Amino acid sequence: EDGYELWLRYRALEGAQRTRVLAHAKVIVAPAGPSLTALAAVAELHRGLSGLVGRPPELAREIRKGAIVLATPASLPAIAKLDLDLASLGQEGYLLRATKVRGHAVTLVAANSDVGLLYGTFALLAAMRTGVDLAKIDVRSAPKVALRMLNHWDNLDRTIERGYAGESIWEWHHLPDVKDARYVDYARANASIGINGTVLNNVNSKAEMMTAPWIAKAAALADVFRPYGIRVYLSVRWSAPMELKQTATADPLDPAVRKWWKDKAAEIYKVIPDFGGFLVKANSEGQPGPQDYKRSHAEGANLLAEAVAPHGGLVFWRAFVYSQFDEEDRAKQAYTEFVPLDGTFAKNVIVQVKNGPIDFQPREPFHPLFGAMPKTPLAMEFQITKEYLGFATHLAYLGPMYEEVLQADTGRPRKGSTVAKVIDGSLDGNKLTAMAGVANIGSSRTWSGSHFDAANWYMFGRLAWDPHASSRDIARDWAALTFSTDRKSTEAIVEMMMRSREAVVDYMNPLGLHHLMDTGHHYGPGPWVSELRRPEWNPTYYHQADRKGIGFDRTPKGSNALEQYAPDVARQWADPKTTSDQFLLWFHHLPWDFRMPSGRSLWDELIARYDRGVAGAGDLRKRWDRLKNVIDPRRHREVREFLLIQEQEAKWWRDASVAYFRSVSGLPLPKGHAAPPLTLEQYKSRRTPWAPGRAQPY
Ligand code: BDP
Repeated sequence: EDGYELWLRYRALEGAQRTRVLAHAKVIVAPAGPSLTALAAVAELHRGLSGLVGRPPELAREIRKGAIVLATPASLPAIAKLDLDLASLGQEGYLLRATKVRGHAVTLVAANSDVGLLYGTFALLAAMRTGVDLAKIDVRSAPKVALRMLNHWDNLDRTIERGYAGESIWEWHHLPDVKDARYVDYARANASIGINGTVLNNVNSKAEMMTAPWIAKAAALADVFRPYGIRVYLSVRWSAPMELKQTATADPLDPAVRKWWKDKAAEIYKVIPDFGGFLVKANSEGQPGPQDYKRSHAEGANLLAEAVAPHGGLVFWRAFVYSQFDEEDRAKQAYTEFVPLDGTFAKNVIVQVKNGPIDFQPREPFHPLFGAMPKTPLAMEFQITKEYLGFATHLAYLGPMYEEVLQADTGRPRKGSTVAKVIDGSLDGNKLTAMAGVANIGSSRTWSGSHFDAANWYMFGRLAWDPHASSRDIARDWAALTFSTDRKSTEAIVEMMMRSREAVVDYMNPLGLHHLMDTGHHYGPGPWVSELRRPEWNPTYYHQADRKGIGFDRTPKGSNALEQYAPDVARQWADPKTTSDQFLLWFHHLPWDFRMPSGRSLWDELIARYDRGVAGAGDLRKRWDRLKNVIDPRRHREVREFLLIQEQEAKWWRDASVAYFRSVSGLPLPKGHAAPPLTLEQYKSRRTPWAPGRAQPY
């Protein structure tokens, strides 16, 4: 067990479940003249059942008792008579049902398309593994979000920006001639959780990506992914035509530039007929963009939209912008920039918004753009790779964090308008719905750099399929499919997962603090950093701690970022007494002696939270130790090694932060809380000599 098989481990079933599965899976009846997608479904059943019951199923044409029947209304008109309400499943949904077809009791996997059959097949195999009784199975599922996307931040030299799982899995050097077998496993894993789009390259993109040799490489990957229902997209560099010396400008209104992009789109669609479209980071963190020519983001997006529209392509335009010339609170800038543009984007443009207004912090309130652009499709962008939560080393299951954001009530246009309802389009009747996750995948044997980080990939796919799902339920499925279907063990693992993110928040960024990490790599603590060129790159900009107090005042007395939220939401966060302690110092600058609901002073509470975080990290390790006899030795050891690092580094975070804030506040530590063992200067001088993920100047 080295983690490579992720949640698709088809180990031998035992006892009653083996007998039950055998009775229902002797034979597969698949559509005649199957597509590559239907063949992928059959191949998965073959692989899965060979492992689960020790022998591959027989393939048959005729329906028989005990068969698994894969059918669409087109391949088997008989299912139309079964009153299955297939129409409500849409193009990608599926149904699993124990029923009779032509008088034979079978397990029916039905869908309107072959990709629905593939999704259904993965669900059926998972059901077999988690002990579902196939004699009674009755499941229907359809995605609530149309575009479920991974965003790879993979560079053309195979480094990965913010990647902690080794090099890129794209072997660019050998593509398009060699199609590594791993690409198929990548596609299987993604299809099993419903991912249907992948952006291959970093948003900090290179012009070369738009040249013929690179397009050919992307096309080779698209060929591998197509049978699995996954479309390929590319990140583009705004100034590509100019940098490639084919136009004199990159001005979106220049006719030569428009023609260049149209021709480029046509060239791409010639080799990737189902190409998804472009993802763009423009005028953000030094990237070029339309504003270099005094054009708006909408003018920029619409130019690319016009180029891909004839081919059915899309443009994902990122709203992650903050300007070095702007004095406005960084948390406000995307809203200021984009809200006036609502309704001016072309029909095939989706504005992609990060979950929170700063940058993938361990905790942020939801981004105020959600709910504020009703005439524009908005995609959610989550970060699956843990740039700000301890990379792949620290255990932090992100499910509760995503759920917290998705379940947040935007209050627009009315109460109950959650972020999930913006994302799934139900609020505005929007059909162009999307959720993107910045991938945590690399060439490490575990794919995600650690066993538990695969859970974040899995969870992302499941929440993109259904943004209303419960992160605990998803954790349970993942733990059962990855480690153990023994109920008690599964529950113990789920409990660890559900506690993990909150522990990280406590030891890194408690009480709504944010962006306190060290420069460039963002791994360890750096709350003292204040000398970087741009104010908003410095942790001191975010915590504003001084002798008197701490926190960023975003009320009307401060930056008034609150004004960007719906009145009901803003009202609740305007008063520190009604602000959840989760966001307290995000919205308020408070005196150290501010009384917390616990009765403690803010200062004492802060220290207590840091200590709770350290205890939480230790608790994860202890819980894992108790599972020694139920987890296979290699994976148990590997997880434990990282948990030991996490325990140490939680202490490092706590001690360094406490030493720094104590030097600022001048206050003594509350009773029972140990002084940091080193001096502040010693923490400051501790350098992270090398950290993966490419260091940035911020
Ligand atoms: C930040 C990362 C940076 C990314 C940027 C982005 O530090 O590497 O390029 O986000 O999303 O979180 O564009």
